[in-house]
Amino acid sequence: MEVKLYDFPPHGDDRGQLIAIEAGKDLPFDVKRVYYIYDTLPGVRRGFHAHRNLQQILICVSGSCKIHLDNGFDTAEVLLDRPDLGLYISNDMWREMYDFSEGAVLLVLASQHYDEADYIRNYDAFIEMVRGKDETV
Ligand code: T46
Repeated sequence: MEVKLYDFPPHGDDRGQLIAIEAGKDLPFDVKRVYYIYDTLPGVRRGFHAHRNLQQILICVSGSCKIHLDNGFDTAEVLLDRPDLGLYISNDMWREMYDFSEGAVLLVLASQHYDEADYIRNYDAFIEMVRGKDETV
């Protein structure tokens, strides 16, 4: 599976680092929502869903975590361990987040407001939906 990663250039100087991300310039969508996941307990795995329309960029701004991606045909595991690295997740992509390091903060830039109806939480329904869209399967 092709994984889309973004390298955001740090504006570093002798005081430290700063990363700026501008809507309409650095991202493939306009950001309507920002949330972050922190204080994740050891061994916890989260996510277990896909989205009908939502696109997101995940950045582990502190510490590290791993992301399991599944498009219904292929899977990928992505390590997010730098605050200048963004992972794009399209809609119709099953995701799970795991292996959070102590103190990890996962920042998410989202293309839509929160909407529970946008979630696909049943894996079999997800597979049926994505495979049904591909007429070659
Ligand atoms: C995703 C992955 C990467 C809200 O009230 N507003 C929000 O914007 C969000 C994202 C969540 N919530 C509430 C809903 C639940 O009661 O916060 C609680 C935890 O959310 P959830 O169980 O959906 O969290 P994760 O970590 O399983 O998934 C989240 C996002 O929901 C999801 O869109 O792609 O992070």
